[in-house]
Amino acid sequence: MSADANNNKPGSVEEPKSKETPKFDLAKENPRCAEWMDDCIKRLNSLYKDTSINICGVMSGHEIIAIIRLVENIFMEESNLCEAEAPIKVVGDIHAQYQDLNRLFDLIGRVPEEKLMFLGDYVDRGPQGIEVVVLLFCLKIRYRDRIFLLRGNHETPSVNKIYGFYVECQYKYGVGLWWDFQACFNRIPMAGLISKKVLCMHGGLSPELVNLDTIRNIPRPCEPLDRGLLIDLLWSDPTNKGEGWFHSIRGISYMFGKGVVEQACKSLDIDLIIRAHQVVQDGYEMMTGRRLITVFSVPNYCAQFTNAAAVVCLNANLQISFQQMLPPALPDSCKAKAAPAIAVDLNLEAARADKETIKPFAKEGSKEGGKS
Ligand SMILES: [Mn+2]
Repeated sequence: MSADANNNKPGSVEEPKSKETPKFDLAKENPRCAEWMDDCIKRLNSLYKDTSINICGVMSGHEIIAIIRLVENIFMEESNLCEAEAPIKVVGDIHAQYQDLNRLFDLIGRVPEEKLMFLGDYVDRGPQGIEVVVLLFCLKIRYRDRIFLLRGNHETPSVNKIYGFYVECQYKYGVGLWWDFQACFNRIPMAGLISKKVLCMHGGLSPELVNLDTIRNIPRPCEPLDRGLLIDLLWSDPTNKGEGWFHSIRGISYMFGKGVVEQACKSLDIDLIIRAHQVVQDGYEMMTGRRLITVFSVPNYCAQFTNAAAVVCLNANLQISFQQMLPPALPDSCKAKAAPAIAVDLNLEAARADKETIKPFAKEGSKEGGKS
């Protein structure tokens, strides 16, 4: 409990509670399982910087199924609005770029020393989706209160059937494993809440999101179909172009403007939204009146873009900073084109202006009304 309740002026941002959640230690609860996970993590780490072998060389399909069964139980024990406390680092799309995920860990630190929240899109597009998702699952089983995994739109069967993961499962282990992954993906939490004040999801807001219990009450397992809250959380995009809701050029879900974000911050009692889902040139981008950050966490997305990767760091007071990983030079044979700053947003100037005035949210909360 925080002892300085008197210091909280009306309208100011509440200090994060220093209440320590009891640490879950798998090595104490189940030493054999901890030992097994340590061994899995070690084997998976051996695939970093060695692309001459893939996961098939270090892990059987049966072992992966056992890992899936364990991790889906942990997901079900968490809320569909998965809660974590700052300090924490928030990680965006990975898209099967296993080598880049490990390079990112070299930069930002590893679990359990760092606490991390991932915003989904682990699979598809890149070559090592199984490696990415199984490593993250093993870390979740081993250190469940140091790593939080949210669901992305690519963790749905209709999407990862088409964009690479199905074929990857098929040639590495057989299609049976693909089905096991889908059952597990249907149990991954749909959104996250950091220190009660920072709402995280893969895509964005939804017209159906009237309060945070709306997310908590989504029953699982769940499969997002074609419209509604589940689809919006995984698919919607912010825009600097307007205030309200707009049709999306993706042909699914919506785009939402600054007014929607401001209204959501008020009605949901949050300070900030962090989401992923779009390639941004610097790996992060502030939008919609500095109340929303897009984060993308692998460089050279699909070897088609020249984007940098980044993660959002929130300290114990919810002050924001970024860690950025620049793209390695592409081989000459790869034709690279620059990513638009926000793939679907034409108002680049507003986006840049936002980024140049990044300030800690925690201190600014009370006087936000006078700005913009
Ligand atoms: Mn996405």
